[in-house]
Formats: sequence, structure tokens, C-alpha cells
Amino acid sequence: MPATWKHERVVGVVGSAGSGRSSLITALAQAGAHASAPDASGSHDPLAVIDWRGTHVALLDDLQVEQALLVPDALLVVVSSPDGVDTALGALWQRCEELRIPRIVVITKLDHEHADMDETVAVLRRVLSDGPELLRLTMPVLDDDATLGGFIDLATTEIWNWTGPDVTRHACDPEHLALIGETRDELIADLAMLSEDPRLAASLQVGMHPGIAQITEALAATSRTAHAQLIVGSGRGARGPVGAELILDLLVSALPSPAERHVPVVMRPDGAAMLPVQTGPDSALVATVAADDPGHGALVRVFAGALGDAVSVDGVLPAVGITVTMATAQLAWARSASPLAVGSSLSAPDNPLVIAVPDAEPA
Ligand SMILES: Nc1nc2c(ncn2[C@@H]2O[C@H](COP(=O)(O)OP(=O)(O)OP(=O)(O)O)[C@@H](O)[C@H]2O)c(=O)[nH]1
Ligand SMILES: [Mg+2]
Repeated sequence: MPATWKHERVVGVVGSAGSGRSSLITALAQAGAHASAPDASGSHDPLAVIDWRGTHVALLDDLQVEQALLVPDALLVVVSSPDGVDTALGALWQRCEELRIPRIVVITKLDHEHADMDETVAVLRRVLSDGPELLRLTMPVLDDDATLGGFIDLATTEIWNWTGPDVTRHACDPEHLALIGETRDELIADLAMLSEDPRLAASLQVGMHPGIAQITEALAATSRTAHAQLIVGSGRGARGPVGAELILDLLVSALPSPAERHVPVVMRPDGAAMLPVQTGPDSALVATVAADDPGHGALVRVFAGALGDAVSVDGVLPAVGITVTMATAQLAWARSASPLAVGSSLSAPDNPLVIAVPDAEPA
């Protein structure tokens, strides 16, 4: 496994129209360093690559539903607090459950006068889950003049503060600890139920609080394996976006790297089954066209193998010449004389393969 694959996250950003996806991606990009140059043309960019503490976080916006379920290793699900939860989310969530796609929910616009994080969390739990899987991780902190200033991390009890020139983190004071007590106890109890770490439940049984390292490790592990979905918040404060750095930390710690995912099931073009393909650049090429961008060409997700200068498209076009610009170790822009359709499978001309797309509807 190449070391670079561990230091990459490929994350789709989904949510209803106007929920704040683009604003969130911009805020995350501003907080981190741009690993890929912003689009000078000003046209809408379906891919942002952010360098966060040495990990390349690739965020894919505006994917079609089937691509969102196949291409990224995990999803950020964006829900606007003042606008509420729309019914399409329930259907998408169900598909994610079936495919075991790790998700983090970001509740946006928490600065808005009609925002209410408690209420949005309650609605999400009503609509999406009847079990303990939706774990709320943050609580907004308001300034004296009621503007959004930061978030309390319920796992660590730290306050993240965006009211100064740089984001700072400090320990919670006793007044805040009292405020979050009940919600934090609930988080830990739910986590103990979901986690494979028996020490968590054991601590609770003897009436002790587990340590912070134990809690954060268990949160990351249950999230990475799609056994729990973490809910966090974001919004705008007096100085700009509030929440981005905390979300980036979570993307890196609590979402899987490409090395942790299985290569999609592939077939020969005649429909004959194939043995599973291993991840890694030395395997047979398995890739798919995630999106099409007039400025850049086709955005290609590589699951295994390496893109050469010719590909077989859906196993039927034996050798289409392409020019490749790698955006990350796993994502590339490809140009060819004839357009590469979104959803096409790309493979090596001498080893043509077709990705078996997961069923659109559950059986
Ligand atoms: N108050 C407030 N408004 C926000 C926030 N984030 C986004 N908005 C506003 O919400 C609207 C939609 O935001 P976008 O980021 O364009 O949302 P989107 O999901 O990318 O929208 P589409 O791509 O058009 O579906 C814009 O008017 C934003 O200014 C926020 O944190 N607080
Ligand atoms: Mg947008």
C-alpha cells in the first residue's frame, strides 16, 4: 500500500440545494492550505483539494446520486438548520446504510436567526435513525451579543473559539461543563453501545467516565467503519466562518482513507465474474468517471492500478487515448478526443473491466 494513500481522504459533499455545501467547502479550503490551485476562471469547481496537517482532503461537490454513492470513500452530509431536513435525505441515507458508507453530518447556518441545533439534531434522529447511531459531537457557543463564536467539543470538553484572529482551543469552564453534562453523558452512553471497545461500557457500569483519549478513539473508529455518524455544526461569526478547523480534524481522524476501502466489484465486459481486485497501484486498473467539468475534462476516481495514456471505456472501447493530470494520488483530470461519460468504467486496454454499480433500488 503506498504511503500516500493513507494521507488522503476522498469525500463527497451532499445535501439539498442551498444547504450551504459550497460555502462550507470554501470555509474548509480557507482554513487549510490549497493543495490544488483554485480555479482562476471562476467557473464552478467540482473538486477542492485541501492540505490539512499533511493529509490531502479531496472534496467532491455536486456529484450525481449514483456517483456520490460510488466514487468517494465517505460523505459529508450538509443540512441547513434554518431550512430543515428535506425528504430526499431519508432516501439517500437509506442507500448509505445499505452500502455502509461512512458519513459526517454538518448542520450549517447556525448563526441564522431561525437556526436551532438542538431542534435540527432531534429532527435528524426522528427522520434518519431509531437507534443510537447519530452521535452529536458539538454544541454552539454564543458571544455576549449572541453572535456565533465557537463550538464545544462534547468528546474532549474543549471550547474551539473563532472570535480572535486565529482559532484557539481551551478547556471548558465549570459553567460550560454543567451546561453540556447531560448531552455529553448521552453521547458517551450511545458510543459505549456502538463501540467495539468493551472498556467504554465497563467504565460506565462502575459509574466512571471513560478518559478523553478513549472516547475520541472510539468515536473515530465507529465513524470510520460507518457504525456511527457524527453530527457537528458550522456557521458564520463576526470574523468569518466558524467550525472549519474542527471539521477538518474530524475528516482526517474519523473518515476512512482510500486504503481502508474495498475496490468496487468488477466484471469482464461479457459479464463474467472477476475475482476481487486488491487496492494498490500494482493491481489491474479500476477507475470511474465521477464528474465532467468544461474547464478540466473528466474527473476520474482511481480505485486500483494506475492511469496510463490509454484506457478501455466500459470494456467496449478498447483504447481511448487520454491526457492525465493527477489531482491527488486517487483523483485525476483526464482529457480525450471524445468525451468520457460520467459513470463510465475505465480500465487497462489489455485488461478490460466493468464496475458493477450497486443496485439503484434495494431488492
Ligand atoms: N447565515 C448563513 N448563511 C449561509 C451559511 N452558509 C451558506 N449560507 C448562505 O446560504 C446560501 C446557499 O449557500 P451555498 O453555499 O451556495 O449552498 P449550496 O448548497 O452550495 O447551494 P447550491 O449549490 O446552489 O445547491 C447562500 O446565500 C449562502 O450565503 C452560513 O453558515 N450562515
Ligand atoms: Mg453549491
